[in-house]
Amino acid sequence: MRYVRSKIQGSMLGALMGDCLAAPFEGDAGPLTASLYKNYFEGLRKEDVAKKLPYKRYTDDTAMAMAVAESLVERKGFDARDMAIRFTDEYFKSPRRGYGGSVVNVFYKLRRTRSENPFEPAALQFNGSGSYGNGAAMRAFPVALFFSRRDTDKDKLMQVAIDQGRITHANSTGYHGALLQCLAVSQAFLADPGEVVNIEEFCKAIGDKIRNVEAESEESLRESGGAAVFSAKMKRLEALAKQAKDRSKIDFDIVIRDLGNNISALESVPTAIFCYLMAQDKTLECCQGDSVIERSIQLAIALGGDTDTIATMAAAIAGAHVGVEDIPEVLLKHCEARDRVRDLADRIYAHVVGGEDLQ
Ligand code: F2R
Ligand code: MG
Ligand code: MG
Repeated sequence: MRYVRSKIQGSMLGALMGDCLAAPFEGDAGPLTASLYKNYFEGLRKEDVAKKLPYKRYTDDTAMAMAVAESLVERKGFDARDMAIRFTDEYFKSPRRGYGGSVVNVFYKLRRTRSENPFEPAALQFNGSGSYGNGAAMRAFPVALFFSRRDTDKDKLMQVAIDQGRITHANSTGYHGALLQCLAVSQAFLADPGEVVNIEEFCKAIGDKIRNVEAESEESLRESGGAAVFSAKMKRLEALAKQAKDRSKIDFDIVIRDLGNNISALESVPTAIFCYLMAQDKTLECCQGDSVIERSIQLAIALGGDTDTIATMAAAIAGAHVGVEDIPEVLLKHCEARDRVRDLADRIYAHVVGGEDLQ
């Protein structure tokens, strides 16, 4: 149980920081010039930490992640209807948080039907093909933290990662993106906070798991191919990460071309994993500071495109590895809702160490 509380807090608060700090750059075509984001971080760091700082708002990424975490701790496990109600309540309480263009239709239908069939509205999106957006993946990390207690949690983790995704994203790449993100957080959770993870071993571990899902899944899921495309993308990610490490330099244009930086799960979840893996290397000159979490956020911003979402996913993975001690307090002080997120992290921790039986 060593480091467990630190890792849960690191992942939850890191994800919040990624969302709040990278949101102002969302939609800028990448790659961004280094001076732009370096000056931004220097400015944030100059503030007096003892002062009450003006906060940066969290977006849909954090709103939905908090709903996932709250539902899991309140229901002591996955309850699709409860989670759907929380997504909907969160949206209607504060709709101007930069939600995806189509997912709001799901919230209207869920509200109208009182979420009686929580998966149905999402299944009807895009003429029945479902959303391939990264909204299911951006909020998925609390699932990996909640199901980190025992060996028997592993199967639940995989199923719940997918099922929480299907409440809004019925396309296979949408919910398999959520699964890949949870596998990455889970793998980082196992790593020693004082050690750098080996790129090859990390990619192999989660690549194997996503490949097995493909082999084991039902016929309908296999046909839709979501897991297979992610497993191919993991190979490309591994090659790019090793190349960048050997040359101590990242070619941003190639990363954007090969991994992507947009609103789809397929073109953002592997990119977030790449940002986390690269951020561990303190010799890379494209980002600054000693914090792995901060560096992963800087990298996500540097790539441009869907910055808040790639940053929140990268930082959730990084935080699960290095823990809360890695977070610079002055940066966290800029983030809205940090007390609510810290409290949620502690409730997940209480569940993980508490021995309450899951449903
Ligand atoms: N929405 C945004 N950013 C836009 C502007 C925000 C700006 N900063 C502001 O404040 O105004 N960001 C957020 O959306 C992403 C997550 O989206 P999610 O939850 O996946 O939504 P949705 O609507 O399901 O999918 C997004 C779009 O993808 C296209 N799409 C998805 N599936 C499709 C399909 N099967 N066929 C065709 N198109 C499909 C649609 O254009 C959807 O609207 C995160 O970045 C979050 O930060
Ligand atoms: Mg957002
Ligand atoms: Mg986004």
